[in-house]
Amino acid sequence: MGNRADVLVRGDEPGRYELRADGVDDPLMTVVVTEESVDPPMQLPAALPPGRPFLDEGEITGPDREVVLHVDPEVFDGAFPNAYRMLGSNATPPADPDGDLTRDTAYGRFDPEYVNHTLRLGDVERWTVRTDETVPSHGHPFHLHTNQFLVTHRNGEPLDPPVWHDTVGLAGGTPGDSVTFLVRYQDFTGIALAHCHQLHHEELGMMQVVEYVEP
Ligand SMILES: [Cu+2]
Repeated sequence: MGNRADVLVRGDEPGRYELRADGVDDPLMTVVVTEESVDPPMQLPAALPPGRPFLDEGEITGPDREVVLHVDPEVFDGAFPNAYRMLGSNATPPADPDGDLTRDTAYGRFDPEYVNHTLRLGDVERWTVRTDETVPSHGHPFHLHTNQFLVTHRNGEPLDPPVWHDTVGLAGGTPGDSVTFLVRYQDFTGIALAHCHQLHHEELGMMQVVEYVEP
């Protein structure tokens, strides 16, 4: 959820066509083609616009960042007992450093007043986002606002070619799943968010503040 893709589709014979994603039971979209074909048929473009140029690790100018998508079960009373956190290299600090972090509702939880990552315009950085999943069957689509990022590795294995995303899915239930991406911060300063795109995960704390600043 939350990811975007541009897809060109040309209708052919009348019928029902499903757009499906690997590993997802239900179709993402169903297209119904009716009536007669137009004549002459619309042509698909012979060439697509060039994609955004790739980033290279040699362009990195800022620190490596790590985000750990973490769940602590049975922390809260009521219908939503799990605590969803974003840990890693700039986690929201614990309320009590000597306390039980698995029961510390401040630790790693979204705090709108706390800037987790200060990001300078023009920098290129490498982020690794991984799961630390103790509760099975919770996928975590990671989303960074404002700047698209180039996913270069999954679970440490390089992608050929790398792929631009603004949201990238990590399957839950398999601790240690990871994606690595390169990102250049461009154009816009200000406060934005990095978060899991499962709404109830982000609302229960799996979200961080990033601030884009002038260099
Ligand atoms: Cu999540």
